[in-house]
Amino acid sequence: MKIGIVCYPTYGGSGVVATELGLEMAALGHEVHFITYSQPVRLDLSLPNVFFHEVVVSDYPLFDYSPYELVLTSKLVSVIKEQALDILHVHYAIPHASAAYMAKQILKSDGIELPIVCTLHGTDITLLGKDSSFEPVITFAINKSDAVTAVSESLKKDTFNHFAVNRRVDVIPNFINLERYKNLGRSELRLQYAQDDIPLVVHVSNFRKVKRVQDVVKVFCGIRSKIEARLLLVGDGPERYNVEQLCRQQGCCADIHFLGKSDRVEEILSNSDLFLLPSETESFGLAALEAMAAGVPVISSNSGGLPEVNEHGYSGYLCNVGDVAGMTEHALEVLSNPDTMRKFSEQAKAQAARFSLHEIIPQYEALYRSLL
Ligand code: GMT
Repeated sequence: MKIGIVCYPTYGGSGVVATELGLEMAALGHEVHFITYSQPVRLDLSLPNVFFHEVVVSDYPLFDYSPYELVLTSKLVSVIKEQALDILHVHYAIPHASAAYMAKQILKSDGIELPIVCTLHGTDITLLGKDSSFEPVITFAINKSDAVTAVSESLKKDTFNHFAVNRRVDVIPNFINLERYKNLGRSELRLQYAQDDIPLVVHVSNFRKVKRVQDVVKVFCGIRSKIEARLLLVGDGPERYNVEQLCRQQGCCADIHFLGKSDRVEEILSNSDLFLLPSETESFGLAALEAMAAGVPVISSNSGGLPEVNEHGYSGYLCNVGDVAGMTEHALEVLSNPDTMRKFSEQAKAQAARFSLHEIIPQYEALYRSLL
């Protein structure tokens, strides 16, 4: 098959999933064309069957706002024609699914039929979906796609709750390439932050409000008031300054390290003992799955799709959003006893294996084939 993939090329989970999916399809022998405004962070263009088409938006003095969606639509039409693509898979409803719909109509007038798959990732539904100015476009784009997938049962439910969706939505969960974690273990990175057996707690996110990174700091300070520990905060985003302020207020600064955006997330996780993800909501929580794949148990909130990923009392623990005391208590339970920590680490790995790409990629491949 010749597959087009449209995604946000940034560090966000939807871009990561889209990129990994494309790379796996390419490894299976399909020709994969990524169409987006810059090269996705995990996209290795030296691999066979992988192509990248950049969407370049010029700055016209006439426009206060650049018309990205229109430029994307034109690019889609030209790439689909030139490369004779069989299928287009867009990740994120706004503006990718609506641009894809417009491209499909343009191609139809040239006698070209192209099926469109739209994968919903969460923030397009749970956050943007609450903004009434987007609602008619999101509803339309979902209803007009040839197939729609959601990354969790919870997101599927939210989609039907927020929008007048009159079509089938399939759940295909996010996945993980366990090979990438196979030979990783403790490295010198751990000694840099936590000598001896001091437990290392970690959080990875884009530091948006929805991630509740302040709760991460509060839980960590609670842990720190009972045992020696260090916290690694990986990522960057709008809440970073407020989080730094909170660290100072709580007097925990010396034990908290801000690592910013990193290309070494797998190595950092493989050196950590506990992952915190207290989000207001997560459609899935790819960051938690990556932690589990590295054998790191997860203390998370129980909102959105997180209970489908993190199993309470097995791969970690789940608490209500904002239950800092509960999260601290569970964190201490895991960190205070080496046997418990080892048991949870093994169970976290076993839980991650349920989302191995070998289980999930065939579901996307079968979906594509059903549309051709
Ligand atoms: O979480 C974010 O802020 C990024 C966002 C995205 O669109 O990349 O992540 C969403 O999609 C990920 C991949 O499917 C999911 O793992 C995240 O849970 C989801 N984020 C939210 O629902 C807040």
